Amino acid sequence: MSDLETSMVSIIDVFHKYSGHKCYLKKADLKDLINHELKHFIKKVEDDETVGQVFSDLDQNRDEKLDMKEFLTFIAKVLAACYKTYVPQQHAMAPTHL
Ligand SMILES: [Ca+2]
Repeated sequence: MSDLETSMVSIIDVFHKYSGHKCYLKKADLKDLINHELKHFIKKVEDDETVGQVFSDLDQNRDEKLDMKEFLTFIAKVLAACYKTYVPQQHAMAPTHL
């Protein structure tokens, strides 16, 4: 697979790693995912209020679950934020706040 295809499969794998068989993320799942999978991009999320705000912004249908489509919105936002500061020759990035 190409680098892009491999990256896409990784995103799907990470989603299922934290969603499990239920195929959606709860707030606690999102917090774990951020703190374990994005620790070089986003500063560790300690408080539930911050996660709750991010979750609420992403949960478009207000069912208290993030499905894959809603999760991809999160990935797109993080990627867009990282793109602004990422320089290919510099792999070290300072984590940002949510
Ligand atoms: Ca939802």
